[in-house]
Amino acid sequence: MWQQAHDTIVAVATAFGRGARQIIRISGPEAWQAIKRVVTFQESVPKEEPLQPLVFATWLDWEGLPARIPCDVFYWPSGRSYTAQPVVELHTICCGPLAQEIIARLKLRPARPGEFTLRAFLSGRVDLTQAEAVVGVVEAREVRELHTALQQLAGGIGGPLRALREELLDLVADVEAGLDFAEEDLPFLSWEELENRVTAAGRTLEQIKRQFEKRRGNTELPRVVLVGPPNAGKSTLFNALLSTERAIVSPVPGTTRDYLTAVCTHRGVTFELVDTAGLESWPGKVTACASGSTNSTETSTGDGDSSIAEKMQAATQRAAQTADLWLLCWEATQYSPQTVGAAWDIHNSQTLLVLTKADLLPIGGSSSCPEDAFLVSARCNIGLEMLKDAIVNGLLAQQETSAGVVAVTAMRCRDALQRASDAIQQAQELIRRRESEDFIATALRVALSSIGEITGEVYSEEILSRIFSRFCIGK
Ligand SMILES: Nc1nc2c(ncn2[C@@H]2O[C@H](COP(=O)(O)OP(=O)(O)OP(=O)(O)O)[C@@H](O)[C@H]2O)c(=O)[nH]1
Ligand SMILES: [Mg+2]
Repeated sequence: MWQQAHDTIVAVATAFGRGARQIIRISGPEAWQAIKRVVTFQESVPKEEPLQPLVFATWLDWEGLPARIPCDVFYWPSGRSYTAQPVVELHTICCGPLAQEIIARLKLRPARPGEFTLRAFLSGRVDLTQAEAVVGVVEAREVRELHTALQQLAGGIGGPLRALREELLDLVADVEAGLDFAEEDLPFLSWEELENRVTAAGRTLEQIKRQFEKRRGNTELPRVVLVGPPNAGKSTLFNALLSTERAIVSPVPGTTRDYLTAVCTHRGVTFELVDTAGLESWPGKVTACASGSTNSTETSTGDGDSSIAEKMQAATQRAAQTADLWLLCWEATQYSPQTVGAAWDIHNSQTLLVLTKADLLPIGGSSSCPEDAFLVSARCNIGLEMLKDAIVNGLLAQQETSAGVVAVTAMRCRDALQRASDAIQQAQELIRRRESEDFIATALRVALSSIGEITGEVYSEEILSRIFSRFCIGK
């Protein structure tokens, strides 16, 4: 789909419904020829395609149209247009059937959602963060969101990142040239020079990260909530994911009574992790287990067990309702699809099934675990990195569908910036240890591709589909 940028597309660029005017937008090599199929010009028109932006007063005109309808035609040549192709806009009275008739007579391919901005991106007019900002502006629900989107549209971090990318490209070229001519013993780059340039690149990247965070404004952190039956190992996992001993852990079921929150950052994505009281089943159709008599992690209520159970259920429910992602924890040795499935809804994109205490599984016991479950042992530090990666990926996917587009861009950028920063640090470490230039070049290439994901030099069809499918038609 993304390669087809050379045909001519058309779409109504204004919202459907009643209004004073509507705009029909055309982009592509046939734009100028096509518009002549539906209008007559009220004044003389240059024979050749104009070389500068122009506005023409015209009438809609075709055989069988009972009256001439006045309209304005705006023309931008490829060098001056949004899509970097000839663009024509027809501004006329707002009328749905009229728009349909014009589009039918233009005989052009209807544009897909976001296709005009996609063309702007593919031609280098805007980077991916700016493309997303276009959606941010359209979707802004309040002034603050509009300001953030406009800042992003105005350039954001794209410019400085592109400059840094150029510098890293030069560096990789120099390091690799040194490799190619290694046998000839030509010192293309001294270790000191290499070290200085990579350190400078790292400093620039840290500056860009700071600038990015400053511009971001206060957005609420996404929430990841640990749920599951009592004693499943939620609090132990909570502590392990945070690398601290925040929550009380005990073999007695019902240890956690209220919910606990802590902020966690992985791959540059910050989220709130929430530990909850154990529940036998999904909040809503549940009874909480309050059979334990151990200390609460929060203040003790002093009520009877049934009242505590109700409060625990309510607390877990409150925490769960605001979750962007649930980690449903279940002891791996107790797992069976029937028991889990009967009590919990696990088949949704918001839930990751986490099978805990993997160290207690007999050898070969993991074969009965479902493929999409995460097998972890907080005690033996097994599977935690993979789970954290999945949390970040899950949050990114969730945010794509639920949050404002600027928040999504922020998460995507932060993730990519962190990966670039890690790669540069790794390159610095390799240089310090005077490791092979091969490894150094590889680390720098990782940084380059992470930066390229933000600026749009490196993109996959998947990223483009995700971004541009959020657009409305005509943008
Ligand atoms: N062997 C093993 N034991 C674990 C692991 N994780 C937790 N446990 C033990 O399981 C018991 C329960 O752990 P918790 O983390 O308190 O479980 P919980 O799900 O928070 O329990 P509640 O708060 O009662 O709902 C404790 O005795 C932990 O030491 C693990 O990875 N391996
Ligand atoms: Mg607990």
